[in-house]
Amino acid sequence: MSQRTFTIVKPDSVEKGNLGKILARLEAEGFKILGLKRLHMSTSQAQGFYAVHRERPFFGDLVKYMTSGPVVAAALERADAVPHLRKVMGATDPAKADAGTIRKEFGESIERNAIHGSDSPENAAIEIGFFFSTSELL
Ligand code: 3AN
Repeated sequence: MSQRTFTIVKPDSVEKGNLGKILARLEAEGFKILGLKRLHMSTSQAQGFYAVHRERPFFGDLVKYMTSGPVVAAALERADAVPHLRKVMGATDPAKADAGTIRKEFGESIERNAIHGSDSPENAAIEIGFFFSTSELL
């Protein structure tokens, strides 16, 4: 069944010129891009987006990193979009990610790991709503 998920192409990827390659890979995986937005997140936006991690020791660094430069947010759709994106994205730590995954190819470290992907359909809906209004999803 068709499902939506959400990704952020993170600052390290945008800075290194990997945005096009990552979007091409997602399209090749059958994801339809319903919404696409380039933005520089504010500190309060990043804190809100990662609120589930606010008690984690890496929270401050994560917010600093996510606000360090422009990112590209995208709402995606395909069959089993959430698990499929997690698979294509790879493990949080690029060093542990499977060969051929986006994080293995483009990630630098457990923090600068190239791309975000929603971990459930419920969170995907919340995360899409964080960046897009309904009229921007086409
Ligand atoms: P994932 O992005 O694989 O779902 P989460 O949700 O546990 O992983 O972590 C969210 C983000 O927080 C990661 N993408 C990464 O940038 C950062 N992060 C996670 N674990 C660590 C860690 N141990 N040290 C530094 N940053 C981390």
